[in-house]
Amino acid sequence: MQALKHSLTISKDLKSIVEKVLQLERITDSEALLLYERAELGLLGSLANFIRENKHGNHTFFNRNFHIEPTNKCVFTCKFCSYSRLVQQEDEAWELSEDQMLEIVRKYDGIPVTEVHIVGGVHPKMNLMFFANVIKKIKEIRPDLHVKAFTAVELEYMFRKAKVSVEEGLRILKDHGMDSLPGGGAEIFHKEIRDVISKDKATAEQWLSIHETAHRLGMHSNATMLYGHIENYFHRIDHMRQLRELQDRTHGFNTFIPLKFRNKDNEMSHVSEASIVEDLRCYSMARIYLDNFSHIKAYWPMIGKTTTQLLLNFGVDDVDGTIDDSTKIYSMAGAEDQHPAMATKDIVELIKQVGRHPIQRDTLYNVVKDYNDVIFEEEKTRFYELPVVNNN
Ligand code: V47
Ligand code: SF4
Repeated sequence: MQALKHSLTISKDLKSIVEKVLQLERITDSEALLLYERAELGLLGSLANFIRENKHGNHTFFNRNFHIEPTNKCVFTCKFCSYSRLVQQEDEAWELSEDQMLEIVRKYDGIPVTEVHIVGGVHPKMNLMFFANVIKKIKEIRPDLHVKAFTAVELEYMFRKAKVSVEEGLRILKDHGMDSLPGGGAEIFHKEIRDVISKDKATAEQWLSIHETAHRLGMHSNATMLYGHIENYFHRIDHMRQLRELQDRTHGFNTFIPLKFRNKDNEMSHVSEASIVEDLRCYSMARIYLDNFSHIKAYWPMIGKTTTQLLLNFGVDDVDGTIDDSTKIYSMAGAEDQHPAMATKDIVELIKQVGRHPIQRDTLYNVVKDYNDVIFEEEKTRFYELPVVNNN
């Protein structure tokens, strides 16, 4: 720690804040804002990496999962969304039947995935009991699969339509086999921004209350933040403050996932995307500020594989999963990877290439398998095929 402190050039006004971070003390909102505004990438990255290594050493987590996106038809009209189609629209729209969703699950027979992630548009006809029954049938096919399903936005609409309270709705889904909630729909909580980018869907208060209720019922969840559009640093800190406060009360969040705004084919295409430096700064600040979150995740289909590798030195300890080309949210919004899928071997290699230690986890971060010393058949072949270098 002393060495790190001496190797950093720190302006006077930031010294006490840096001192606090290095003592693993919580920083206040105003300290976070000052740090965000004044600190250079090198300083933020060093601090974030210090915290990351303090929590996890070299370990870097990934899971083996796939997504089901039941529909991209949506009653809401978020301006940043490239994926949704209006309910009556036909072009590039889809709507999966129960059988089609179960067929996707059956495709993974014998493949050791541990999680299915179910998120989509908000379709008025796909109601609470429709989804509760789909989940029940998924569990009948694959009882060991962890079902992480529905953003708070989808849930708020489903419960309102079914005229049940948040608690009743969550209990129904839990009783049918839902295990946890993904982090989507959070966007930016501050009203000034939310009213512009996603005016008609669940409010910040509703998002937070659904997650708090889920935590109290024993379900874990994730949290996200859509950054790099019209918000500023103040809005990001304000967003993270509300998550940090909720986490203090429940300890129910597994991970925090900053989601980079992508600008292709949506109503905010005129807004430029954040630079890579800003991406690294954003993840670093998340790691520094959210002291009560165990994990910070880079979702590689959205941020890209190379930036994901960089981020493993800027606070990130988790790279999500193999995905298996089962999501369209980011490819439709302009992410580089148009068919996001990585074999376990590729994800392990991505992590090892930057000197980190790959660990397969389940949704709740239990260790499934340590991959550090695993040599894949393909790797072995490549290794043995290397020309023998004669040093004489
Ligand atoms: O809420 C939509 C985002 C989210 C764009 O919990 C966009 O493990 C960038 O929440 N540019 C849904 N982002 C996806 C999501 C998620 C993804 C991966 C893992 C987990 C998890 C959750 O996608 C939405 C919104 O914030 N989004 N459009 C866009 N143009
Ligand atoms: Fe619908 Fe979600 Fe897209 Fe908003 S972000 S329009 S809620 S699919």
